[in-house]
Amino acid sequence: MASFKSVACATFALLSVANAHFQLTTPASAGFIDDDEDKSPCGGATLDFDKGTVSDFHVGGQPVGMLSGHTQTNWLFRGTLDKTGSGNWTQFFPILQQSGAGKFCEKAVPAPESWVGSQGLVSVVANGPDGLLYQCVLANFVSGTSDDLTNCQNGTATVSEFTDPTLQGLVSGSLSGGNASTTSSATPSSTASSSSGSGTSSTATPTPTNAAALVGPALGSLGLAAMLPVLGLAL
Ligand SMILES: *[C@@H]1O[C@H](CO)[C@@H](O)[C@H](O)[C@H]1NC(C)=O
Ligand SMILES: *[C@@H]1O[C@H](CO)[C@@H](O)[C@H](O)[C@H]1NC(C)=O
Ligand SMILES: *[C@@H]1O[C@H](CO)[C@@H](O)[C@H](O)[C@H]1NC(C)=O
Ligand SMILES: [Cu+2]
Repeated sequence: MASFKSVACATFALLSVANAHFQLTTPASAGFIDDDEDKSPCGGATLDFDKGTVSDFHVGGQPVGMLSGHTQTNWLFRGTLDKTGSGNWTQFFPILQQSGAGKFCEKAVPAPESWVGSQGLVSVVANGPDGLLYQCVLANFVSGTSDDLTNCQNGTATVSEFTDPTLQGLVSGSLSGGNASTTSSATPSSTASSSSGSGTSSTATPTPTNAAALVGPALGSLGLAAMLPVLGLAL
C-alpha cells in the first residue's frame, strides 16, 4: 500500500513539501495526519469538542473546500450527531467525482435543519487511487447559510455527480429522508440538497447534473502551482 500511495501522490509530492492525499481547507479539519488519513471515521483525528477547533456549520449551506493530491477522487459529504463518529451518518450532498488534482470548493453543502443547536461531525470521505481517505469537522450546527469562501476555491479540476457504491455504503440515510440505496444514482441533485423542507436552504443550490455546466469557472491558468499558497496556509 505504501508504494501505491507513493505513486498515486507522486505528482503532488514533486510540487509540494507534503505528501498529502487530500486536505480539507474549510471548515477546519479536526486533525490532518497524512499517514492516518485512511483510518475511519476521521483520519486518525482526536475528536475533542472541548480542546479542538469547533466550527459553525450552517445547515442552509456551508462552503466545504478540499485540496486533492490525486488526479481523480470521488467525494462523499456526510454528517452525524454521534460525536464519536461511530455511525448514524447522513449524506449531505450528491456524491461527486473530481477529475484533476487541485482545489475544489462546494459552496453550499447543507445539513438537516433539525440539527440546529446540536454539535456533531461533518465528514468528507474521498475514494481515490489509494482507497478511502477521511477528514472530519467538529461542527456546531447553526441556522442560515454561509457565503464565506475563505480557503474555498475551484481550480482547474472538473466535477460531476457520480455513482460510487463504496461511498454510498458509508451512509445510512440522506437529507431527503431516503435511505442510502435510494440516493445512489446521479439523480437530479434536488435529491440530497433541497428537499429537506427547509425554508432557508434556497441558496443551497443543487449541483447541476449537466456535466458541461459543472466545469468550474474559468479561473485562468490556475494549476498545481496555484495549490501551493493554500497548502502553505493549511500547514
Ligand atoms: C441518528 O440521527 C438522527 C438524525 O438524523 C437522530 O434523530 C437519531 O437520534 C440518531 N440516532 C442515534 C442512535 O444517534
Ligand atoms: C431502502 O431503499 C430500498 C430501495 O428503494 C428499499 O427497498 C428498502 O426497503 C429501503 N430501506 C429502508 C430501511 O427504508
Ligand atoms: C466549484 O465548482 C462546482 C461545480 O464544478 C460548483 O458547484 C461550485 O459552486 C464551485 N465553487 C465555487 C466557489 O464557485
Ligand atoms: Cu494519496
